[in-house]
Amino acid sequence: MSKRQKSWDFLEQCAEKGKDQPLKQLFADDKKRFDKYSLHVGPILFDYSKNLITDEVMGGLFALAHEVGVSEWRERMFSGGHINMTEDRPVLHVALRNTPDNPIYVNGKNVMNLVSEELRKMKVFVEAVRSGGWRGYSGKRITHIVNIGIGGSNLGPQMVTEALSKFSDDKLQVHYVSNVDSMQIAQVLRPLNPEEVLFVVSSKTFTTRETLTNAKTARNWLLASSFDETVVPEHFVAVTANPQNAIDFGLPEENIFELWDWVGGRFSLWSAIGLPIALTLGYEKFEELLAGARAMDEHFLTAPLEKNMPVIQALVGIWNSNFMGAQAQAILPYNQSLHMFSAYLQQADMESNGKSVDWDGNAVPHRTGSIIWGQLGINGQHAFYQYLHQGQNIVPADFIGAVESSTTVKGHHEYLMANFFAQTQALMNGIDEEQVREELRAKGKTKDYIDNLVCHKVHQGSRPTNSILLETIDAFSLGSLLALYEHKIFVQGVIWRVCSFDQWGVELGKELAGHILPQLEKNGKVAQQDSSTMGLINHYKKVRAEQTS
Ligand code: G6Q
Repeated sequence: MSKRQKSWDFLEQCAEKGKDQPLKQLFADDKKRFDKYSLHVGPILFDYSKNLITDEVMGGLFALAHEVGVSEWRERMFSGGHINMTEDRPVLHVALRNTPDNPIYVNGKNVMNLVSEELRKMKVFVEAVRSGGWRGYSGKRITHIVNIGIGGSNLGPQMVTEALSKFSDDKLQVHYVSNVDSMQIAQVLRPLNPEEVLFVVSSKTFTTRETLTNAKTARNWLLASSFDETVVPEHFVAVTANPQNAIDFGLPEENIFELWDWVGGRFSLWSAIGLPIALTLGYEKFEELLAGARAMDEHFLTAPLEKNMPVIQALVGIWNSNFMGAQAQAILPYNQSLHMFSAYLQQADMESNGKSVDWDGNAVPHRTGSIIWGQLGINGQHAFYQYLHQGQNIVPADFIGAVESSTTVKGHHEYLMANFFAQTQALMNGIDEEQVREELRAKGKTKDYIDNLVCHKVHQGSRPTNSILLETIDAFSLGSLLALYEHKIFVQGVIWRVCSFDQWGVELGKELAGHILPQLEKNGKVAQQDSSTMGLINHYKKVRAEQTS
């Protein structure tokens, strides 16, 4: 923060004053706490009442949002302002789900024309593949899609196809290859028949080594069956902002779906990067996903900050992290469909806000992005929840679930959701010494036994959670949920003044791997590295030579 906001000081005072206030006391003092600190937008109910917030705190947080100009930044994003400062680009994933009659201009050009044109091309292609009009080289129908891509060109589409798999009509099976470890592609391809496989090579830059290596292996696998290079276009399409490299790979222009430099990789599932979603679920489902995101975009753009779900989620996160001292944020879905959601969010959030300097290049004097982690909540209960309840660090958690069960199987969903509600309650209330003693006395335990055990059974409580309850997990709701988190990330970046839309931290390792690769490939010891890296490389080369001799 170049200039410290008045509200920041005020919030620090609030934190000092309220830090020992038990959360359960706040509930006891105000019976309307849930009504006050929850809101409903479209299919999403967002309950943030189980955070250590008061009216005073929320007032301070809204004042902060106004002071830093969240509304102006929001406007700037939606109108194509170059808010990706270090790369001097607009940030327009919102254009990908915007309606064509609502123009957005980049350098004087209405990008909605480009978006509509690409969506039309996607629709035609998806329908051709799904209907069997598009065939493999031997005339067989395409039955399997293999998406080759990594990072933003993998996590979003894979998470969504997993989340919505119950809507698939099984015309096409989708597989994802992201790892350059040959184990993954070998396992994916082993049971498949090349005549029936369509590869989607997704890479915004079309320079990513992992993806290009996998694409080349896939191409060789096809050619080992077809013995004919001319059939490659029947089995490969590409999604990229660098069409020339896809052409050099051997694809005709009509097999190339475009995205643009104003779409960040981790925000790109709404573009043709989402092709595997549309291929497996049908184009209409993809449209529903876009519509859900659009509904959240409209809410985010038009609702006052005080009634704005992504803004509130961002502010509560800022409160927990910057004023209450939390370093991490757990993402805990209570729905099997969302089993990849925390992995997806880890990239979306940490790659965006895991930064240490501000827009002016100064060190940020307070904490920025949180460590995002998690997994399915019900599994986590039997694994790491111990830490959430009694560990030394307080980890705020987002609980995410749906009212409707994903199947008609009886006897599961109520139990699942009972755990969701019970866990947020336990984290809030905890259990104090007197309650523990009472419980053990009621079980007939001796005084000595109770005295020894009591301190181990006490739970402090006051551990903050958000509860996000969807009506159901469908394409529309999922679109809204993803857009909610995207905008939360954006708002936090504005408050922290970090460049949320670049990822220089990803580039350095890529560059060094490029230097080390030739050293692994050539014979003899290496000498120009630091002693650790040199020791590792030389050990690797020695053992590898023994293994392959
Ligand atoms: C996302 C990042 C990064 C990117 C991958 C793949 O925002 O930029 O995760 O998506 O490195 O890049 P390509 O799509 O260019 O292959």
